[in-house]
Amino acid sequence: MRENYKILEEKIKKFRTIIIAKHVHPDFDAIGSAFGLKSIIEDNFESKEVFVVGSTIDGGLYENPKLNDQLISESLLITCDTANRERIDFDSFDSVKEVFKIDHHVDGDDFASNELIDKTAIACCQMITIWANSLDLIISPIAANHLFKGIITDSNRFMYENTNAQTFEAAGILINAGAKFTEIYDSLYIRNWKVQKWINYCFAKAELKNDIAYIKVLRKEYIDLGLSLEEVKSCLGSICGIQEVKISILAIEVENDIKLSLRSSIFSVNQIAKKFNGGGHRLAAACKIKSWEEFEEVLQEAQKIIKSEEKNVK
Ligand SMILES: [Mn+2]
Repeated sequence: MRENYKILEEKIKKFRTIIIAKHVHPDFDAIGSAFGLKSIIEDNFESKEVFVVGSTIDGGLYENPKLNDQLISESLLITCDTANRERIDFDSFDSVKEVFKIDHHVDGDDFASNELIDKTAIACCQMITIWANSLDLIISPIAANHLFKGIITDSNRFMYENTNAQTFEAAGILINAGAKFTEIYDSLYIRNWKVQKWINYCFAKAELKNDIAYIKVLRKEYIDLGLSLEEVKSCLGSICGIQEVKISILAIEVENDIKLSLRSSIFSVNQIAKKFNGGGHRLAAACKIKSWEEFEEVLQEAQKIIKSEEKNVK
């Protein structure tokens, strides 16, 4: 790991233009890694042009008017929080000079010439924090806020099982670097009235069958409410952390498919997502399906996972 820390530093030194890409439909860990790393590069290495590309959290696009074909062809591409080639949110992947991957997912492919992988890290932001700190790089308050946000969201406020001593170490480093955690918590967890009404509406129609809790959301139910997709998804929390629930599934009908988010505190929901061409982490995964009939198959898969893993947890 130490050796790869150095390689990442050397690659950053070597390239003038650095592009940072993340996964499609980015979460706060992807965004936080990208912007945290961008700040760290700009604050510690001279004359660098750093571009974060791809979608914003609300589905918009980061604009980089200065980024042209010439610059792309001379650039180092750093991918953050992205396990697979097809999940990289950057169209010119094949045109860059070199690729460096930073990731913490369990099953990924080799698409980079160099990489920093830590499957035990709860967040990509944790990896970047530990990397920067071990090289004595300056972490500005702006970088610290970005990185802290990724750590608390990917760890669900230090509640998921992969939270480890290094997670708290990284949090400590970021607090010392000026992360304003109360403001970050407020920005993430203070809901507005409309969202809370939505969550309650969804919980009221949630079903619990065979230890699996699920909410089926039709597009017409939310499209006129003026909620962002993240806000629509926030109802998932209402069926998690409940004694009788072993697996929680939120199914949201979007334009052409149904997006599923799967959660559990014990069972490997990524195995279910994989069966439907999705993926993610063991206890938090996602996939897309085409119909509500297919959703019944998802429920059956979830039951199978509970059956097969239950022996081990007892
Ligand atoms: Mn992540």
